[in-house]
Amino acid sequence: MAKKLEEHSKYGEYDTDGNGVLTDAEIQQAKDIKKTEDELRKHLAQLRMARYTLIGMAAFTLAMFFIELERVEALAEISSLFYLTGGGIVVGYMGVTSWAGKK
Ligand SMILES: [Ca+2]
Repeated sequence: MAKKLEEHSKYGEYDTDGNGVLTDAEIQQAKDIKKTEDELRKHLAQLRMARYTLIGMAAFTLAMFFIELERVEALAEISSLFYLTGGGIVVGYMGVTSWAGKK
């Protein structure tokens, strides 16, 4: 079903061949583009989260070399939790990414 566009319609950008008529194919194309953009945004947010987690873990590990041993021992329980959680986030991200790639 083709739709005729009004002049300066906000849907004008979806009229890829610029003939003033919005065909089903053009509407589908617009939907596909929006969907791809959404997925890309989600993917980027996840990538950023995994990356910051890795950076945080690296920074935490480095910081261990600069604080007193006594404090490192006091932090041992928290740090193992921290590594487990951080590792979980990164592994989860990788799992979801490879799973999404197979779809
Ligand atoms: Ca058109």
